[in-house]
Amino acid sequence: MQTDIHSIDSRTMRAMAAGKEGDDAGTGLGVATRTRTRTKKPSLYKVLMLNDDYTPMEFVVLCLQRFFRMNIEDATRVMLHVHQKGVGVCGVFSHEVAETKATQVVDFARQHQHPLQCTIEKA
Ligand code: TYC
Repeated sequence: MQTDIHSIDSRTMRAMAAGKEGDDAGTGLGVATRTRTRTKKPSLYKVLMLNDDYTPMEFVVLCLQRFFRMNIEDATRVMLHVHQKGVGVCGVFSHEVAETKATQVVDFARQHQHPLQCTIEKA
């Protein structure tokens, strides 16, 4: 059987070189039995923080420092942006990490009787 070497993917090429693929009877060619591996990058999500009239500014800054690893300057800037505009971006993450961080903030705020809310949105 003839094999077009240009149709063999790089992973199969490596497997053939290592003697793990094909039955080439010493021709150096072989039968490609693998299909191409297609990897796709994970979708990204923004964690949004929402303004409210009750959560203390200092508590919002603390949340941004604790859950989004911001320094006090960035945390204060984001908090003031949310206070003035109504909503702001805390960061961009994979879906799982974004969900986890949003939940951590809302749970932590609830434990302290604050109504602070976070949501996620596809970036
Ligand atoms: N608006 C709040 C206040 O005046 C402060 C605040 C900022 C609350 C950002 C929530 O996401 C928020 N105390």
